[in-house]
This record gives sequence, C-alpha cells and structure tokens, in this order.
Amino acid sequence: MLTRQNYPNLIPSNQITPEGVYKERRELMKLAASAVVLAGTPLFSALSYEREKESRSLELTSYDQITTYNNFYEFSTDKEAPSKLAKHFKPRAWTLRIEGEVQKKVTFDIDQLLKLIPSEERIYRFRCVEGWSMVVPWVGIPLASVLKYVGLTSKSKYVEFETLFDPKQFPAQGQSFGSIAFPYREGLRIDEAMNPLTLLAVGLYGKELLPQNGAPIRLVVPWKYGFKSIKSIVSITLKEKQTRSTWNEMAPKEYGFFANVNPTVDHPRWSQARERPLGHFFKQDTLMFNGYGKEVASLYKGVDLKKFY
Ligand SMILES: Nc1nc2c(c(=O)[nH]1)N[C@H]1C(S)=C(S)[C@@H](COP(=O)(O)O)O[C@H]1N2
Ligand SMILES: [Mo]
Repeated sequence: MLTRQNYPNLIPSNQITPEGVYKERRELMKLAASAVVLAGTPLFSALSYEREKESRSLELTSYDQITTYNNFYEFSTDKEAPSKLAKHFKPRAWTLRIEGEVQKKVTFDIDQLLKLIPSEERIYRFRCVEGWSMVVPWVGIPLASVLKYVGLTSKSKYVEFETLFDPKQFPAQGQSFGSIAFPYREGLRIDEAMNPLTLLAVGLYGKELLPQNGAPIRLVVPWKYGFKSIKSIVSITLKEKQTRSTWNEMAPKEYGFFANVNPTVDHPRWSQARERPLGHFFKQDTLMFNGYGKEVASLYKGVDLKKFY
C-alpha cells in the first residue's frame, strides 16, 4: 500500500507547489492505493521546504536525470551506461533474507514483504561523495519496521547489507580487472539503521524502482554519502561486530565507514564544501548531515567527526 504518513520529513502537502498538481497526484494515489506502481509521468515540478533553519528551496530532480545518471558499478563505472545495460535485469522473483542476530530469521518474497509493511513517500536530499546531489521522492518502507518485525537480540549492534551477485545480469561482476570487489556490501550501526529516516526504497516518483536505481529494493540513508545507499539488496545480516563496507575496505583513507555528509571534512582529493545539483549549472553549499542534523546529530554526540568520517 502506498500511503503518505504524517512524518516530519515528508513535505507537508501545503508546502508543495503548485498545489493543484499535488492534489491531482493525491487523487492518483488514492486510485492506486493497493499497488506500488502509479501510472503517469512525474507530477511534481517544484516545492519548498521551510522546516529547517538552513531553509532553501528543495526542487525535485527530474525523473529523467535520476534514472539516467547512475552509479552502479555492477553494470559499469560509466554513469550513462547502467540505464542502458539494465534493460533486461529481472527484479522479480526476488527474495530478501534477514539473518544473523535476529529473533526469527526470515526469507521474504519481496511482494510478500510489501504487503506486510505499508510503503510511504519520502522526499530526501541525496549527496554523492563525488560532489553531485539530487532531491528524490522515494517510495519505501522504514528499515526499522522490518527490523522490528524480525526482532533484534542483545547482540544486534550492526547491520550488513549485500547486493545480488549474478554475473549473468551484472556484466561487470564477471570481469576480473578494475572496478571494485563484488558483491557490494554496506553497513550501518544499529541506531542508524533504526533511525526513522532510514528507508528501504522500492520506488521513486510513485513508480517501481528501475533496475539502474537498485530495483527491486535498495537502501536510502539521506544524511550519508550516496555510496552507503546500497542497491538491489538480497540479504540483511544483523551482527555484533562492525560490518563490512565495500568502499571503506577498498580505500579507507578516502571513504569512512560512517560517511556522514560533512562539508567541513574534505575528501583527500577534493573539497566537500559544495555540491552540484543534477540539472543545475551552479553549485550550492553542502549542509551538515545533508540537512538532517535535527534528526541525526544526537547519534554522533561526543564523536570526533574528523576522525570518524
Ligand atoms: N550495489 C551497488 N550499490 C550502489 C552503488 C554501486 O555501484 N553498486 N553505487 C553507490 C553510489 S556511489 C551512489 S551515489 C548511489 C547512486 O544511486 P542512484 O544511481 O540511484 O543515483 O548508489 C550507491 N549504491
Ligand atoms: Mo556516490
């Protein structure tokens, strides 16, 4: 079910302009209440988001930009390639295993999971460590809801995610040279995983995720650099010890385990102070925790963010 909850990071409907367009969309959502898929083209064009102190206009990135400019190394390191190479990717049938330190280990069929936990829309900023950014109307389920469903144990301290390994579908996984180690893995601390902002996305712009964006289910952690938001997840493993992270293992000086968006801590090879929104010519300032400090700064109280970047 696609619902819109009264959640602080959901932009209230009266702050989204033009309002007529939004109402039209609400009608569509009612019509499609039992499906994740919504017909039609992008219906948002612009919106403003006044809740924060660092208030500035939050303009949705176009559907076209979000679905044709992608980092998905299993397909290619070229950002224009995944949308072309992913045409025959099969996001169904798909199972998601939840295992490790949980009360009950479960293997979900993805559609079964989506019937169990209602989907919500979340409009989030997204900041890649490379210096580009976007604003995406995701559709997804809170990771916390899934973790509560399987039940944590006293040893559930970290969460590890793994992407599908299938060289038949992911051409770069069959190449023994260059690129990164597969399967792609990412991890979160349990309090980060349980934070209400942390989402398992299954759609965007009210439509099912396309393969290039991580179909059928991918992580979205909006206060962290984009590489934490692992795509096409097949397993979630609860662990007692700190989990693996593909980019952190490959280049620990460049990519931290935490990878919180932080304009005051530069990447060794470039500044992180500013970012270029996709579709824009001019750069804008990057916000601490990507603008989500109110929700997540308390998770890092007393942590030296220059050391634990
Ligand atoms: N499995 C997998 N997940 C991944 C990546 C990847 O190469 N493989 N790239 C990451 C990076 S660096 C970014 S910026 C985002 C890009 O997501 P998008 O293509 O939906 O914008 O996905 C992240 N998740
Ligand atoms: Mo990225």
